[in-house]
Amino acid sequence: MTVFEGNFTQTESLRFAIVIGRFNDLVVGKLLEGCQDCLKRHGVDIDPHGDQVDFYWVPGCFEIPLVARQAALSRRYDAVICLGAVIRGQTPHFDFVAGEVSKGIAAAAFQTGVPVIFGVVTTDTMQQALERAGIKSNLGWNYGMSALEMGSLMRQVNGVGANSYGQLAAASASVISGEANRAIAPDVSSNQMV
Ligand code: INI
Repeated sequence: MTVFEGNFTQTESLRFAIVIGRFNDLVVGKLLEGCQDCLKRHGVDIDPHGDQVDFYWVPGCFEIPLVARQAALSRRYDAVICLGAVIRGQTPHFDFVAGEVSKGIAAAAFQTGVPVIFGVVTTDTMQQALERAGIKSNLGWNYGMSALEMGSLMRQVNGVGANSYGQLAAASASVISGEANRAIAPDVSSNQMV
């Protein structure tokens, strides 16, 4: 039998998309810093002009799933990392936004076969959110670790060698099946984004 397990060392050919909801910018900016720090210290080139990480900014968490799904469908990434903060405050808006972003991120991963990391902090107060974004620990680091682990694991699950990114694209593309998905999938051959 075989053990399939992600690793944190063979990172030089991994590619990531980071989708960031600007809402609650104070918190989200810190999550992004933690995530970038994690990727960088594991050998990933986080320069936006480099080959390994692309950054997608959206207004808030509600918009994250759409862009995360399109990024995953582009076949350019080993994992998509979604960063955001939903803080309850005094409004029922929290429940709608938190519900949609969690469902949407899960759906994006299932529909595309690409790991989509749930890096959304959901808390009752800004204080709690800040504690998770650097005051006590920074969950952005954990989300970076999850992306490294899942990205490297899925290369093994899909039977793709460390330098065979094209094969990964083919393996991932085979996950997209059924009329519903075909109808909404963009033309990946042109490598166009959203
Ligand atoms: N967006 C967030 O990312 N976090 C929140 O806490 C939040 N709340 O509570 O309102 C929020 N709202 C904006 C939402 O994500 C959309 O950007 C907006 O509704 C436009 O579609």
